[in-house]
Amino acid sequence: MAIKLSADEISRYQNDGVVAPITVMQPSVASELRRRLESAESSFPQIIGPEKRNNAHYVLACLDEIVHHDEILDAVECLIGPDIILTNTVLFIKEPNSLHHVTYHQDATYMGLKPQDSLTAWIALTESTPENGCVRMIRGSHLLDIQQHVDTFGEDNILTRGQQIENIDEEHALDIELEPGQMSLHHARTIHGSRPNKSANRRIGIALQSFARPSTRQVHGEDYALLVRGSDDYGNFTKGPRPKAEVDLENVEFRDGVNARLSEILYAGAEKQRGY
Ligand SMILES: O=C(O)CCC(=O)C(=O)O
Repeated sequence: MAIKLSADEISRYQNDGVVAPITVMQPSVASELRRRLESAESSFPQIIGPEKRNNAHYVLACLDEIVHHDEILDAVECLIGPDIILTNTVLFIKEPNSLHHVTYHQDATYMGLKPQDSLTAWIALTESTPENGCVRMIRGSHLLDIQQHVDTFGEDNILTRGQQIENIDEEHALDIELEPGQMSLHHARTIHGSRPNKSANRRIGIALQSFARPSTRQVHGEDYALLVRGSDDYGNFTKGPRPKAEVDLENVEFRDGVNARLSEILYAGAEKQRGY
């Protein structure tokens, strides 16, 4: 393994619950991945779009390359060890001048993963800035228990339930500014959110959510994952296929099944359900 994170970066993750920016690919590589993603978006809107944003890595080779990217996994390995599974991916795309935003929340609240020490890698395929609605993190909040979340189902809120932790003191919020090809890593309990995109360009991020040790359990029943590095001596998750083509239509049914299962987990106990 190439040691990707410095001792300082590891201690920032441990103390703050987030570390960024980490450069994992050249901007030109990120830009080519963006081109392939946008080509799939325009050719296959029935497979990828605002309501089809989860787990597209089972179908699109460009996203499969990201989830198996050595530099990303080297960094994750520094934090959780050599055996790594990935449970889901989410495309967080904010269109230019749109109201879409993310209220403050802790990922671990509804994910059903125990223990709650998994992490998210958020990969920027465009720049991510305060103007275009970069993610904002509350430093040190991963050391708190899960806070009370209120389901708002807000129209422009791109979280499933529009869940939010109220009365956040934003004084310690950190803007996670990234260039294309950089990423942030955040702990499953770190409180974070993001504001609308006020720029004239798209903001594209892909959240690899969550990277976990194979010993992690899904407490809401069966769930799916990819073994992305090392070995799995536990078998707690059903393993998914990798795409065998740029857009592998044969995997669409499997991906739909994974997303249906994910919805059951994320909406457990909710009053209603949206299309994603
Ligand atoms: O992309 C965003 O604005 C929010 C991302 C997020 O909530 C996450 O990665 O968990």
